[in-house]
Amino acid sequence: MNKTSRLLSLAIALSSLITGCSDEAQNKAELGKYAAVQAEKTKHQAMPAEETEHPSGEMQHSMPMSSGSVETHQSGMDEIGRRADDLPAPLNRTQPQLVSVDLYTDERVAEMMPGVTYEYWTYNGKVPGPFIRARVGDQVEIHLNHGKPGAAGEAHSEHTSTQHAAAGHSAHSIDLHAVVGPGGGAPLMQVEQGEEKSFRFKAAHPGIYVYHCASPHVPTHIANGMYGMILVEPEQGLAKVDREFYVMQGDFYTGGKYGDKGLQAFSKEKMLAEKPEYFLFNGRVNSLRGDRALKAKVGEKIRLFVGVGSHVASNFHIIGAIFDSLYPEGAIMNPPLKNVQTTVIAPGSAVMIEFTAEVPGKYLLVDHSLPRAIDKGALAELVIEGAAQPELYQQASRNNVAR
Ligand SMILES: [Cu+2]
Repeated sequence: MNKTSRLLSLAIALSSLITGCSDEAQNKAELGKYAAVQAEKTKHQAMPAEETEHPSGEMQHSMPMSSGSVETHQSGMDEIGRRADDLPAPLNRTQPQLVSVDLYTDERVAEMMPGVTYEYWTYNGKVPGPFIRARVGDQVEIHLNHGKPGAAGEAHSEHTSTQHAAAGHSAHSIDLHAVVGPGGGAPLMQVEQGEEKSFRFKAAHPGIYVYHCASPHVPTHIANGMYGMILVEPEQGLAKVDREFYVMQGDFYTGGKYGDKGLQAFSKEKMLAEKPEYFLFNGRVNSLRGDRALKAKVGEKIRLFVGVGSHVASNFHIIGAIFDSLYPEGAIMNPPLKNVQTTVIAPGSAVMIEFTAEVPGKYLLVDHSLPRAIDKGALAELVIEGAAQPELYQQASRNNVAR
């Protein structure tokens, strides 16, 4: 089955999932059109997905998410997961400024694992949404477009407004936890199809914060992938490190069980019962493994920003590593906790973790409620390269141990 026919059958399956719509035939036609548009996109993006990604370290500096940033380089329709190195570089400025952030909403079917597809709701086409970086004192202006700007055909989206309403996302919005003000901006930012809205706030409180959609039904929008993180750097910036990574855990509620093939519907029942089928780092199973693993070299200082987008707390742990410094609850202005093994990250919260790479090898990032990692997807990899120092870590046997 080639990609086009797979997409078409996905679209037809998707149409059968949409309930409460007055005109099912029109739905099917629209979804067929949607699939055709997506298939056309895929044809144009048939080159290997990884090669179209921005390499680490080439991110824009002073203006996160300005046009021409990584967001214009989608890795192909099947890639939903944001790379862990996809975040702006440290700001390195001494004065506040206006930071302009362009966001759009995009609902699209992508692979959660091979053979398993899901209609994600996203900011800028990926899960999590873009990492926003500001400095204390900055004015941050958020521009949110409902639908992908310039999408072929419709003004702003491949869906009709009927479908938007039927699917439960007639509006999208944003609530940033870095905002002090009602709803974190959400009352100013309910954006319907074909609209763009903007609001501005002063980033007055340094910290690492979660943002998410806050349109009805809010938990559904979040469960489908509408979250990201915003860092408000202190005046003096953060201490220099060699590598920074952006990781968000999310829980997903599919109609079928973990691993069941085909297009999976969202299960509101499972969400209300707090029984996710999937626990995922950056949007899909194995999103941050293999050639998308986090990578560092022996001796380098590593900083992780780890957050929980959706509804279940993470028991975040890196197997074989100790967090030299942990800033829990997003509180980057407090003295860190030292030498931490596992940290609980609440839904709608984030932490900053720093440690130095010492022993080469592969390390697994997990939710230490381990069935989630081993059986439900919450696994990522950190690969450390470089020379081993045997006194730190080596195989031993009784007869070479001094007694
Ligand atoms: Cu939304």
